Amino acid sequence: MTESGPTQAAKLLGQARRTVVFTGAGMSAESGVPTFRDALTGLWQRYDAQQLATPEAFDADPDLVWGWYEWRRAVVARARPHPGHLAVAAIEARAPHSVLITQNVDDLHERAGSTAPLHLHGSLFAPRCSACAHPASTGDPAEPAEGRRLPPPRCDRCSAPIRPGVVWFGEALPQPALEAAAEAAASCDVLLTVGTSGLVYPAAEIPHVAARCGATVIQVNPEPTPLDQVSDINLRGPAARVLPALVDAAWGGAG
Ligand code: BV8
Ligand code: ZN
Repeated sequence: MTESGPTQAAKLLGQARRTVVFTGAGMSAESGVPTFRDALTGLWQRYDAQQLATPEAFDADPDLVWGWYEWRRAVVARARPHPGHLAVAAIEARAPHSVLITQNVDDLHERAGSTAPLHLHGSLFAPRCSACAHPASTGDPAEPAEGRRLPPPRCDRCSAPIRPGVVWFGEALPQPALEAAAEAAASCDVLLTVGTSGLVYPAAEIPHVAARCGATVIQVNPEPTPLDQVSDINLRGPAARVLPALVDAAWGGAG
């Protein structure tokens, strides 16, 4: 009798020698952080995220874009990691040689106990000067729910505008993180991809690298995605429910 997807996935995860967990916006959806698929609200409802998340948009209207990132930082600051984030940290603690790779710019993995997630697309918590890249510090965000235009602070070294420490469309990913991620994907025997539509490159290449190198790819997503074709097991459900169950089954309730 063939084993069910969840049972097989738990067995493979429990036996894996090298595990990669790869996450996208869906990982944080149940913490109230909008995904990139979700339509923008308030001041930004007539824009799409891919338009705003560009150097061109920041040059054209820095107050609009800075306001958007400070609003997102406020949403994340109010959010809490959910049992799925805790399960990912448990996988890191139990699975030998495990690596966490995320496309997310929030800090929910870290707040759930993950030690060193590879942030391929940067972070909302690493602002820097848009001219000299000098790191900047910003206080606690206090943004109105509907958002507002907000002039970016100035660099205290060259007084150019401060920008968010994220990777915008058309910008290169941080090379060290990208190389470490590609290496981990090429040498893992199980890759768990959670809450990503697998449409943004080069990050979306990671599960394909793992599959090409013989790893078992397990996808957690309530919806079908282009990653279905490289996934050996598809667990159709929300991260906050599926991941704790997987960890419990893999390591016998000690998740
Ligand atoms: C670059 C930071 C060149 C900013 C982000 C090859 C082919 C085609 C296009 C390209 C290509 N190579 C490059 C491109 C262009 C572009 C690209 O990929 N465009 C796409 C859209 C076609 N890539 C780039 O521009 C990259 N840079 O190529 O530079 C270069 C090279 C050298 C030197 C100079 C330049 C940079 C891309 C990074 C952009 N920055 N984020 C910010 O956040 O504001 S991308 C951003 O969007 C996120 O980080 C994430 O990566 C992406 C959103 O995707 P997902 O995370 O997958 O989320 P999404 O909302 O799409 O889907 C959510 C999923 O979760 C769904 O499937 C849903 O079903 C599921 N879900 C929902 N709820 C749950 C759930 N799952 C589980 N549980 C739930 N509860
Ligand atoms: Zn500067």
